[in-house]
Amino acid sequence: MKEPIVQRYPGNPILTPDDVPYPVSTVHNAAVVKAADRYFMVFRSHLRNGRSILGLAESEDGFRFRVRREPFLIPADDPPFRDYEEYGVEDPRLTRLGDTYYLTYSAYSRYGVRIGLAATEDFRNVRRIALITQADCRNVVLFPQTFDGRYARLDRPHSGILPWSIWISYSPDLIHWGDSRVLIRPAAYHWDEMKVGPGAPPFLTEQGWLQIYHGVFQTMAGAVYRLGVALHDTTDPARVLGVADEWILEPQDPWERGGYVPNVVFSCAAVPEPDGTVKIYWGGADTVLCAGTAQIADLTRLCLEKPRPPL
Ligand code: M1P
Repeated sequence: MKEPIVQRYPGNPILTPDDVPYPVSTVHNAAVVKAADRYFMVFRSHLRNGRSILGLAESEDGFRFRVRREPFLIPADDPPFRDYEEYGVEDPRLTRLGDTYYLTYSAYSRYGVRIGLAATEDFRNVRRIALITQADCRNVVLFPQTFDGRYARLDRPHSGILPWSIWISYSPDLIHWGDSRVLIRPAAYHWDEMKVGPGAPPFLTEQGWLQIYHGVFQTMAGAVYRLGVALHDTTDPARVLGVADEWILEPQDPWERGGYVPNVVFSCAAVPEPDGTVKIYWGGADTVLCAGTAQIADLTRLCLEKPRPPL
């Protein structure tokens, strides 16, 4: 049988609710960055009231993580964040810019879902900066550099007209965003035909920025979340060089097929390594956290040699 493009870590799931020292019912969608000598992870957990908070874990090898005793980010007490995080904080992503790690997360409230921006230098202290979208927008991933002096991000606004798609926006200061345009739409009768969303923050390869995204297909038995890849031009990330026609990962293991939300693999993190591989992290069935590795060259090849039609 052909080798899968993403090799699952044999010790999956790498984190379960039992690994968390405070009461949670899930540990899933996680941001991960590699600092000097360790990997830092910020992960989402559902509390037993159904609302989410973010926890922190550390690892020396990127697979075996220890969870810190206290949560990392819980809904804010002070305005303006308090009003927009009332229902919880979800789906973190981390991007390093200079010496600062920027955290984007979904902020849920009676007013819809917005994206919060926070920052940390040491993964001990975290400060909120701003709410950087209006409602309703999710899945904001920051590029780890500026383009002609502007920050760039991929995001996923919700529209009643356009199937939920991946957009790009720019900012002079990480707070005020605009010049938005749509880049990748779900393809009809395709594995991502219901909706797509940016997954892991893009990382630079020899061929361009590689982005791992999620796509959803609606079946008679419910939605199936899979992962795909897209490649963006190195100097102009709004130029999509290719979106792979095939998915790279689908729910297969029992903890991906069954759980809080069945048939889900959902990624918020990819860590490129010096040996040409990338560690990919994903939530399994919105319940546990899994990891795997892929050859970066295989992923870029898939985008360039087996693309689906643009947009
Ligand atoms: O349950 C699967 C995922 O559903 C939502 O993702 P999206 O709106 O981007 O498709 C989120 O609730 C996500 O956290 C969850 O994993």
